[in-house]
Amino acid sequence: MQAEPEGFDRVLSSMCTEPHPVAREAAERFLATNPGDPGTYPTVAELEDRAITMLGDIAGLDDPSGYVASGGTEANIQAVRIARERARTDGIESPTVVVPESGHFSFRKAADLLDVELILAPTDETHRVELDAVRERVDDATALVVGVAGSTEYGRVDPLGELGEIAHEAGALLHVDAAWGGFVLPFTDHEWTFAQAPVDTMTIDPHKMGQAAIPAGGLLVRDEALLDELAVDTPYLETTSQATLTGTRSGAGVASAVAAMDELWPGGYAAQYDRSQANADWLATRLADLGYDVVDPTLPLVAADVPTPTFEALRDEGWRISRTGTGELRVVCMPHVSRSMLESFVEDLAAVSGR
Ligand code: 0PR
Repeated sequence: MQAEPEGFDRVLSSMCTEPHPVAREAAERFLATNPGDPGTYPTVAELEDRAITMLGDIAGLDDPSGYVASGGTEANIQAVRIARERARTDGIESPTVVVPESGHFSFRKAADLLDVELILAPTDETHRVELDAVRERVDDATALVVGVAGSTEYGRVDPLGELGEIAHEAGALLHVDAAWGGFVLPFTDHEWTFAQAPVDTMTIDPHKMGQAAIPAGGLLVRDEALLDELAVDTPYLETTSQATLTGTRSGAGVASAVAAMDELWPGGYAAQYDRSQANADWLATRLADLGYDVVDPTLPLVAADVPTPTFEALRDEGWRISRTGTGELRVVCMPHVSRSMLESFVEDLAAVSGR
């Protein structure tokens, strides 16, 4: 019997979504290509250049360098690796990385793999990193300061301009994790781009809000020399070096990212942001009407303090939902999350909670 994947009709907490039809089609066409070997697969390698140019447009960077990674985890690991290599060149033997406590757990993996010390900085009541706490944690050993632009749990954007100043004063780099937020932030007032803040490296993932097929993450660097920190020699390929973490990579991810961005940037993404944000605002109001404490959705991500028995009853109804570290229900208003889905979710919530 052939297995079928789950449908998206009850998926409310994922940061993945149904790929756009043009992205699905492009993924299929390029399934057997490997952008890690541009000598053999030049077409997909050219598509990757186009992907980086377009990601640069979205992130406000002219003439960007970078590559299409397997996802946000790889891009974050590589950003930490770049900073560690830089720090080592500067003679720092035990480099540290200062990350907001709202940072994704991929930074823990990066620290483990790369043998750097991760120093967490607390967030304030708005769920953004506390600048004074960052200042206290930065010193001569700091290789990297991380800011989150669209946090996994609350969709918050850290004060990136200030973080950049703190980082650069200490001789460290600023990395911005816009893995999820990168494709919605251009339509908001938040300052997060390379043009608006002193960003050195950025994670921005087409396979989340960008509506590309998995795997399509994005690593961007302001200065090409930063990418060179990752390069290793590749003796038996036509190209002489490789900066990526994985060797063979998915041409499907690259081609689908380009197809989605060609189709949707900027008008389609703008319309999607409007729909997603309106859905998030609607859901936040309904949850507050039912008497729950709701974290204001400044981006299309809603968190609310729904008690465990209610949460579990909703899971039993088939809703694919998850919770923040402190136990709040979180709903990510991805493109597949429609108003009618949310209406039926709120009906079930009212029924199981008796509110
Ligand atoms: N950075 C941020 C801000 C993220 O939110 C994520 C993923 C990553 C990096 C890592 O990206 P990749 O997974 O592409 O490597 N965030 C969530 C995750 O941990 C998405 C999520 C959360 C999905 C809760 C499901 C869920 O129930 O996968």
